[in-house]
Amino acid sequence: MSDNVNKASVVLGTQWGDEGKGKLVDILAKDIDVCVRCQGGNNAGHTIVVDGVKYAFHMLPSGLVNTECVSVIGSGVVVHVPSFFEELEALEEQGLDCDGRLFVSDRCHLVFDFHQVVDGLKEGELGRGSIGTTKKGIGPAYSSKASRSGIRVHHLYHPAEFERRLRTIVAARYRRYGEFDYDVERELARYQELAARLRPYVIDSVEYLHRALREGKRVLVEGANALMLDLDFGTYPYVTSSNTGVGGVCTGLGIPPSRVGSVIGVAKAYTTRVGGGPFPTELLDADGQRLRDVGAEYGVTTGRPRRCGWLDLVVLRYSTMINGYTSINLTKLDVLDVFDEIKVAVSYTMDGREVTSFPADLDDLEMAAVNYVTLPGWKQSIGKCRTFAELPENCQRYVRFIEQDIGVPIKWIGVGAGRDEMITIE
Ligand code: 2SA
Ligand code: GDP
Ligand code: MG
Repeated sequence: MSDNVNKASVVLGTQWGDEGKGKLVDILAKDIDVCVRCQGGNNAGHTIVVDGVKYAFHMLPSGLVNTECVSVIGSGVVVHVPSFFEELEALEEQGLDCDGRLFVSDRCHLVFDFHQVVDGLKEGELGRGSIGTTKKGIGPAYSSKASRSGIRVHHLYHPAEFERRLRTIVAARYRRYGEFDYDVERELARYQELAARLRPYVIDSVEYLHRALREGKRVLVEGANALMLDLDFGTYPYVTSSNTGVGGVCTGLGIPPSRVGSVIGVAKAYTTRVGGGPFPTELLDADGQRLRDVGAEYGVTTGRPRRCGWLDLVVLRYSTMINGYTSINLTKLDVLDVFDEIKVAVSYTMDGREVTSFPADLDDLEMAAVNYVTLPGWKQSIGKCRTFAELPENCQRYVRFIEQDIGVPIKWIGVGAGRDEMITIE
């Protein structure tokens, strides 16, 4: 491999998602040629605010706001084709011309409406222990993929094989869940049309990305969800069904680790999580509500209120270990403006022992006591600050405390939702 070949840069969520990845991707996209998604589907919700106009991305890469940027949906993404067009139409209605600069890998697995029905049925079976999925069919689609009964984009162009596979998989789901309401004949007819509509977008993304890197194009990978929702390293089973960490970049795009360059971790200055599952620093009191109100913590895809709590450095260290962040974007620091004191979790105590890594077993985690340090707040608005030096002293101290603990430089600090509300530290 020639040394002239470029490496892809990567943006990943460090916590339980909604750290503000979309905003950073949009900012970086001005110096990027190709923006690519590698995992997840339209469960993601990435918000971008430009000159007061809000764009909500779910499955399409956030690079699209920058009209010079080409966007690719990589092979590790699961694609619900009707939602693909809905999202595209919504963006075009907002004035974004995506013509000729959006592509989908022919190896992507498809999400069908029956996957979404099954998502709801599985959640119903779990009852109180439900995962709290987005019900977009993501888990069931990745299950079909892993059990080798899935249907991929290229199958759309082999109608007999497509029909055979769809009938087989739906029959299998009927056997498992009983005959739910799903019209296979209508679906087959609908997908004939959708296949034709999708055709101009379909590419061999492996070849496309490798050629782009060889030609010196700048490629940015946009992670969706976040490390603590990773199928292997997250709070299993309260996770999503893809590898949201750096491993998912290689498996979801078909590029080797040697082609991965900088890995930027996006970390919210506090913590949020949406859906079920453990959350050691969760605040169920007025402070939690305050974080939710000031931070506008509601799901971009489902509108669900997000659970809120203090920053957890045990989580951030664990996440840093797995993903090897080369720099950090600390986001939503402005949300902490209103607090007299700010707590940060530094370790957990389990069975009388202090542990500094994240436990695998959720019952063990449930027993853990969280150890905090308390730092003084700054009690003034930082929204207008554009350099690190302009931040109040206590605010600088908070940033340095995090940076020293995780040992990774903080290169960007978010002080508001707008594209311009970011401090860049050279
Ligand atoms: P799924 O639907 O199978 O991926 O759900 C499994 C778990 O993953 C969580 N998950 C998310 N967590 C945070 N943000 C997500 N995207 C949307 C947003 C969520 C929304 O940006 O706001 O609108 O509610 C996202 N997607 C999946 C999910 O909550 C489950 O815990
Ligand atoms: P993502 O899934 O990681 O892209 O994040 P989301 O878009 O789901 O959630 C982040 C929310 O915070 C969005 O509404 C953003 O517009 C907003 N946001 C991003 N960065 C900042 C910031 O630095 N300050 C404030 N106040 N809001 C931010
Ligand atoms: Mg989100």
